[in-house]
Amino acid sequence: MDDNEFAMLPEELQELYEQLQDDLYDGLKDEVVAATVQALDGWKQTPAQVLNHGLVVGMDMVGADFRDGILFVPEVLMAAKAMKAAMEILRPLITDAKGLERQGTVVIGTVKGDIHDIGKNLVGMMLEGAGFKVINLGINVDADQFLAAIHQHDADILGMSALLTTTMPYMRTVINRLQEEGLRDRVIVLVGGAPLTDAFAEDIGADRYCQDAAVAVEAAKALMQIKRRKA
Ligand code: B1M
Repeated sequence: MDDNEFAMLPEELQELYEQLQDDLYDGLKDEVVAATVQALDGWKQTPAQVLNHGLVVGMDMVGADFRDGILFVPEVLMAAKAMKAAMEILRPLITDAKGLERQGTVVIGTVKGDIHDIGKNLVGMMLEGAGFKVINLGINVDADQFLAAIHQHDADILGMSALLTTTMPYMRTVINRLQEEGLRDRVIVLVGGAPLTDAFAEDIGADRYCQDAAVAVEAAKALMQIKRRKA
């Protein structure tokens, strides 16, 4: 979150966001949804502001206390459900790409062994909002499923997400399969997820590591322009 931007908000709105963060931490779905609606309708906040000042901050607090053994899986699951419910409110606002030229087709999924999907879904929504057709394969996706979807939809971009250090190496397996099937040159590969780095992306032969959804959209657009120029 941009601290300066937050400090400039009216005090009442800051309080609303702080309450939203606490309610997300406590997994209070109805309260999180109500605060999301209030921020959007009452305070005319954008989806990005609600995410950056409220939902993502709350989820970061959950992540830190999960790491430190203060919260456990059931509590994190409750928080994740509350976050997903709020994202459903944001979805139509983020994905509305009316009037935008179609940018290309993206196949996206969380890799085999990994069930984290909040960030990947957010990336999918933002890409849709930017004019991409998005085929979201869900969680625990293996190389066969990725390859089948790329063939079926003639995808321009493959997006892979991994949140665990134990599942991120599977991205290399999928990229190797792309290579074996002669598709690597025509499919752009974007990877993301909290434990990844630029160096890891380069090492496995991906085109770009995307640290967040906004970077994913920028990278997808920029690399599509290069792809079109080459075609
Ligand atoms: Co899990 N978990 N979890 N978890 N969980 C982490 C990832 C962890 C870092 C928590 C911690 O210890 N601090 C830790 C991983 C440690 C490690 O590997 N080094 C961890 C663990 C250990 C586990 C389990 C193993 C716990 C257990 O069972 N003992 C287990 C694993 C299950 C499995 O996958 N096989 C597990 C389970 C769960 C829940 C089911 C309870 C739940 C997931 C619910 C769901 O997703 N439906 C959960 C959650 C919620 C988290 C944390 C707290 C939050 C993740 C999240 O949603 N962040 C997480 C802690 C953390 O990340 N700090 C944690 C919010 C989201 C908006 O951000 O996902 O980073 P993020 O996505 C960003 C960017 O990364 C990027 O853009 C997104 C939007 O800006 N991005 C992409 C992501 N994917 C992209 C793809 C792209 C581009 C960009 O493609 C183009």
